[in-house]
Amino acid sequence: CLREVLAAFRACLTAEQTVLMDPYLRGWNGLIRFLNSLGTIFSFVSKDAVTKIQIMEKYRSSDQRERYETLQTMVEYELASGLVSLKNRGECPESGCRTVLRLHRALHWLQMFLEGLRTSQEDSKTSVICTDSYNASLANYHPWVIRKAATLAFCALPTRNAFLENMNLGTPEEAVDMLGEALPYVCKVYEITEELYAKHKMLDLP
Ligand code: 1PX
Repeated sequence: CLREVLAAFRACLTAEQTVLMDPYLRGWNGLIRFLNSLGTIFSFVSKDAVTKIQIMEKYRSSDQRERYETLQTMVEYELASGLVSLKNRGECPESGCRTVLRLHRALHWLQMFLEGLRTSQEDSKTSVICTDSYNASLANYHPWVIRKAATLAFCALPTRNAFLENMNLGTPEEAVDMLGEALPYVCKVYEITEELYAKHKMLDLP
């Protein structure tokens, strides 16, 4: 049920405007469950996302777990300890900072997609909303072959109303209301993260 996913992104936000890692990963795990329910055609997407979530979960269960409590503590710790490479991916292929950056970019897609879905007409095509939001966000970071595979897979998405019903938030109208309530939290998580990465000039980590 997508309600828990949206609640998880809400739970990420602290009074100090930091982003808690555990609910962030919980939110992502829920999204991946939902993605898997759409069919194996999206396996190549969920596989990559799961790999990234697992990298972060590994940090959260390591001796350094406290360093990874929030995105802010992670950035501070990894930068101070030379665990982030600003130039060469090979040097720190699994840094928390680069890994979260990939999820963060995908969150931008999610935000636009859900907003598109929420504000669309009843007869709109989910595949079009999805393609438009993808082209305006994540696609800019993907090579041609991934863009091609993604756009092909989007064609398999169910109609707008069937998609909204799949979300298990009630009728399509109820799902739209729920999205209207919950999306500001997803946006806030995105904004705080974007600012944090911009401040440290890490928006292009290889
Ligand atoms: C209510 C709606 C919920 C829908 C849930 C959908 C969750 C989608 C999760 C997408 C996560 C994508 C993570 C992608 C991270 C990424 O950009 N990775 C690339 C770079 O990684 P690297 O380590 O090499 O720097 C990597 O090359 C990506 C490979 C996989 C393909 C990614 C295609 C993304 C398409 C996004 C939308 C998909 C689902 C639409 C279903 C509604």
